[in-house]
Amino acid sequence: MYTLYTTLGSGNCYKVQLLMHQLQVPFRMVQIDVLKGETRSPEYLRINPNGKVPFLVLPDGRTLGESNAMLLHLAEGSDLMPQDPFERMRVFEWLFWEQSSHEPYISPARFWIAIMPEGRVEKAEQIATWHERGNAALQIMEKHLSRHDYLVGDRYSVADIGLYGYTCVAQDGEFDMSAYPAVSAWLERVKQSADYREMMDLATAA
Ligand SMILES: N[C@@H](CCC(=O)N[C@@H](CS)C(=O)NCC(=O)O)C(=O)O
Repeated sequence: MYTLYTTLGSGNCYKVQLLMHQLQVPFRMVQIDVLKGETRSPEYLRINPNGKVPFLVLPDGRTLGESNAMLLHLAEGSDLMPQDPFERMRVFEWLFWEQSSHEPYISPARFWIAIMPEGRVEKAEQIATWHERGNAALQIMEKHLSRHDYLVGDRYSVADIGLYGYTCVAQDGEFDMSAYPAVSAWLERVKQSADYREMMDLATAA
């Protein structure tokens, strides 16, 4: 069975949980409390020297870091990974873009506004930058999703799960989602996918 090291409220962890749930892959979860610094404990660093969650241990004992690498590994061979070679590259493109141009802005804005608001004043300047860059990312999604129902191949795929992880909580970081009607409609579409579960439903479920 797979083991997923995870923390509550993380979009990066949620993506992996949602995909495993939708693919009906059995897994157990080990909770690591990021707010208590447990990702930096000697015990955890022995498991994952990179000191981050999510972290996946495969049934054969091999390990995998990076949420989107986990998504690609788990989706391989399923209906959520396109077979067409160029569509597969489109999936990679969205997932690489998520980690370079989307998550690095939407995730910390949400963290310092909704999860650690006591740091908000100190982070005000950075939050303004994250809002600017996060909104630029949401505009790119809006442009694409105003012409397509899903990110790749006009059907639900692992690319949608990768982008859903933090887009679904962007409003908690004070991104005004009413400015993004096509993204908002896509969020609703993802919620209609088979075996969909909310972030907090999956956070402690397995
Ligand atoms: N690029 C990584 C990012 C992982 C990441 O930043 N995880 C956060 C939680 S969402 C974390 O472990 N933070 C605790 C720390 O850095 O010590 C991925 O996609 O898995």
